[in-house]
Amino acid sequence: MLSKEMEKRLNDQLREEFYSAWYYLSIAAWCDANDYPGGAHFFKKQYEEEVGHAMRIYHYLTEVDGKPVIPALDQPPAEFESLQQVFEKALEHEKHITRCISELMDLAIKEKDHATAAFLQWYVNEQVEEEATMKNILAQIRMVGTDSRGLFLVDRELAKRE
Ligand code: OFO
Repeated sequence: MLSKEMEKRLNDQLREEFYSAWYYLSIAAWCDANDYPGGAHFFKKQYEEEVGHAMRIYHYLTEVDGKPVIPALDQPPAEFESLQQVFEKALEHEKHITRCISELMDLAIKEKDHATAAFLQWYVNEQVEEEATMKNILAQIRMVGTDSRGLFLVDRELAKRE
């Protein structure tokens, strides 16, 4: 049985995941406008993934007799200085999401809510992957710096995301 507090906190996370989707779609728009078609593709895929993360919570809430609350979302940032800054921001954002998931897991453990803890374990693992992905791409971008040929090659790699 889901506590009221857990229902609220899962809905907070639902909002975080939808906001992540919005944030990454905004980054995709910036990439499209700044001639990084690979980056735009990468972040459109990430947008879809984040909607998936949100919908997992939506479905879980309905399974355990909670009620998903569809949130209003803040306007995400739309301007960035460079592709490097985009990935710095994305990594920073993923670290924030990791902290949110950790706090949710702490609550599930405190409430001895084993079902929610088991549900959240997927997110714990996913966040390891999310941070690693952003970190690895950021490392490549830092390596090429502002070299346009290097950035072209990184962008071409980003276009390959499935
Ligand atoms: Fe939902 O993992 Fe990214 O934000």
